[in-house]
Amino acid sequence: MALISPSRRLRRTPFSEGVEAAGVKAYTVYNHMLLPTVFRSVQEDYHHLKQAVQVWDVACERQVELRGPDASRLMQLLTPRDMRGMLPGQCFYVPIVDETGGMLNDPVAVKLAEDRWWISIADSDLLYWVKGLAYGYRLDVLIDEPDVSPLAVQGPRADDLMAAVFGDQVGKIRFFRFAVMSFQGRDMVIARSGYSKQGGFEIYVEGGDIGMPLWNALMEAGRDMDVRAGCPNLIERIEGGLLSYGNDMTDDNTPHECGLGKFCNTQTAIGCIGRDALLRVAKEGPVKQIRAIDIPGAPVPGCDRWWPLRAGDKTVGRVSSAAFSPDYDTNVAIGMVRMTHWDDGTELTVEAPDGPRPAFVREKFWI
Ligand code: THG
Repeated sequence: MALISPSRRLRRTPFSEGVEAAGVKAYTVYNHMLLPTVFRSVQEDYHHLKQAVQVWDVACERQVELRGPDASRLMQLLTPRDMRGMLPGQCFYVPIVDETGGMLNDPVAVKLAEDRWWISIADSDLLYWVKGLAYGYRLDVLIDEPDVSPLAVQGPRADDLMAAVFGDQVGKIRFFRFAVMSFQGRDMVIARSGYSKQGGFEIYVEGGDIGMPLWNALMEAGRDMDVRAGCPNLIERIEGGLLSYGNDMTDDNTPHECGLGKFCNTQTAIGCIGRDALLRVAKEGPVKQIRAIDIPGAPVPGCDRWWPLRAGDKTVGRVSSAAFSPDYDTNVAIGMVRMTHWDDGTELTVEAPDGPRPAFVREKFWI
């Protein structure tokens, strides 16, 4: 592919300088912002992520901030997950749906206070939907995109690296909880979360000016831990079944089709937009659903369009993400498969760009 032209519409991040010094080889665009995708190679980055610790520029996980007396009411309008039990200090993975029950985003909601939230969004312009709802419902809430840029620290040695910079207290943070910790006199929200199954943290860096000082401190502190610049890894995230909005699902899919029914409490999420539509699909059950797909054999090419899944001459689904996994010695993939063909072990044919090949539906992802 040709190169992407830089411009002010394609936003750099507070960490771009460090990413470039570390030798980034490829970027994608996410929320109109640069997101690194490769440092050495996708496979080398993958092995290193599973063995050591990486620092990821995920500033493109932009925040939609809700602030004011109606912030909680707005949050519950946005998602079919029941938000009533959520306390400040917690993070929830929340499907966001439209009035038809279609997925608009799958962010992490961060509850900072009873009247203040960050919604850490996937790749769609959620800000406009949120602003439109607040305006239409005449809610008493301020909504904007603050200067907050997540920096992720992921991998088996993430606890060691974070303790070296923030102190041992950071190790006490539980999964999907956050604490506020200080770096060079600046408060930072630090959550145990991240877009990998290797464990780690996400630092919500407030103010772009402190981005490079923090990046450099992590790199220095991690010198004897084999720390490297990294990024969300295609192979690892498929093995872990972490979904990518826009690739694996769109606004044509309900959360139930995405396997996100466990994050929906449609009965009790009173007031949520799309509730009636979701109550119907929750009762009947989805007719197609996300599945792990195993494609044995030689490495497949990059998946930049949906690959049809066929049973005989019938199309019964699609593959939306695929990569060769060195650890499992097969191509791991994510697909959406019709109910008639979604049982564990079902053999299908995937129409990859280099020709048809056997594909097997799996009950579970690899990690
Ligand atoms: N962290 C933050 N913001 C994000 C992402 C993130 N915004 C964009 C994107 N990632 C949103 N999508 C996801 C997808 C999966 C998860 C988080 C965000 C995730 N899932 C875990 C899982 O499926 O195992 C845990 C879910 C749970 O148990 O609650 O972490 O990564 N800040």
